[in-house]
Amino acid sequence: MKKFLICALPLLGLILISGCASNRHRNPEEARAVEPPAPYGPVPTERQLAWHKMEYYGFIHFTVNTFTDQEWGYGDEAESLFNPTDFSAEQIVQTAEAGGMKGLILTCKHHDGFCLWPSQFTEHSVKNSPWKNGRGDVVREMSDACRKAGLKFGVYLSPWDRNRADYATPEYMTYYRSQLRELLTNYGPLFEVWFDGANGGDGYYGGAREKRALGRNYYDWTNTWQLVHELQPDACTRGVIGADIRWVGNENGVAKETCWNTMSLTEEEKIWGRLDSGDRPGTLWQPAECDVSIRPSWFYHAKEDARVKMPAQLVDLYFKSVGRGASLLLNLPPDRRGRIADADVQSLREFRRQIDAIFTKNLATGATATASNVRGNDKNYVAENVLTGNSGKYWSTDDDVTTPELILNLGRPKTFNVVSLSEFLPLGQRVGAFALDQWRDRQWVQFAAGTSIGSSRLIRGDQITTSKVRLRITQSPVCPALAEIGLFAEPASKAASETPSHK
Ligand code: FUL
Repeated sequence: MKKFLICALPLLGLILISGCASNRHRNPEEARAVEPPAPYGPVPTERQLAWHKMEYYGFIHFTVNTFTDQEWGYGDEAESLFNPTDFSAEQIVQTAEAGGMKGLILTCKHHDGFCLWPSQFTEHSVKNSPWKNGRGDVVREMSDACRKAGLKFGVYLSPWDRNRADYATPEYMTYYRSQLRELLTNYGPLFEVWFDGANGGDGYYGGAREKRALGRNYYDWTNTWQLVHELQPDACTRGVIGADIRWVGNENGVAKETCWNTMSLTEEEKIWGRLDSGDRPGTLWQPAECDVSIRPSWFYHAKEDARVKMPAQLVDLYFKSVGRGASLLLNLPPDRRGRIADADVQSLREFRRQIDAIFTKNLATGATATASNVRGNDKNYVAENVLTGNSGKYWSTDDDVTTPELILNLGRPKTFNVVSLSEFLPLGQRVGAFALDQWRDRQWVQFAAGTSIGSSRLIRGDQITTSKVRLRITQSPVCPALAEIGLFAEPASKAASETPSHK
């Protein structure tokens, strides 16, 4: 799996370290360290930097809907409906692990209000179901299994609750936050807490069976997120305006080709419209997450058994999410046994195999790198830094050099069809546009161009055979800070020239 080259050091530490290193290589009379570039625009927090490394992880949609064949339960479902015949957190987690996922997010409560853990604040939960005689706890089993397998764990607690009589009153928000507190304190460290925007509308609501509307700012997200950050400082919130992670604006698993890690929406603005592309330079670091299901629906429906996405479709989604600076949140719905069905397991496994086949070998390894400019001619910012893997180093230029170029000399002709680029995120998203050239018939010929890079940019096209590759930064408001360039070869039959910017 492609590795991100991100240094999680706080900026101050970074300045001190790079300053010390550069002093070692300079004459005493010119011992002044070359300062790193000033950050540009909003920069990620430490928990966001850690989240960027996740890249691709899974969603588990499981509740009474699995047994009623619904997507949105009305809220009047009897607890007795929840009765998986052979629930296995291990099988679910092993499927995710074999598929290359680095974490799982579980629907602890969906819109129907049924809780997969024995919450002390409601009777509408697993404790009143026949499963394990009411002594089961899906959240416990899933979080334990994730930790055992080295996967991170996250929770989804639907704010919309069609079961509760007090929904849409202030009392419900007290209930909601009490439940959130249970999840944030009883199940170990979380990497993400997932909130969605679906709310209001009709429901059971304790027997009222009516339509309810919400008052402005009913959910008061600012205070809810504060609770998350107090109790789980390393967990990113996923939600609307101001959350650490933004929805990408669709449920197809696809970010826009130009997709900034930054946003500038305010409470007054509509959230729709720019989520898939973000804003430049933006006022907050709020990268996009692409959520999509391996099947047409989020919950398991036997009628969709033949409609599991093919490995090649999943590879395409990976390029259109992770490859555009977003993350891929891929849903795997357990069936009525409480296991991931075989078709999904096989597809996911093959997807992982195909991704590994692409990214295992970086053809840029062993190349030499030279740049038209190196910041202060200092060792800390040399072009070779883009070839140093996960070192946290980056290539940068003098402040007034914003459209430099960098050449990779591969030594001999090599064939590839995927180029990966990443920026050094602690200094913000800097590059506005770039172009890639190959050396052909004794001249440079452009083969791709693009805009946003940020945490990751994967350019996937036709196969190219060349001994030299040139990256040109064609637009940038400030000097670039580029962490990585990689070249990869996809097995020929799988290559697809779908990237619109590909020339
Ligand atoms: C939406 C929900 O309404 C869907 O049922 C699903 O959970 C999806 C991931 O988020 O907001």
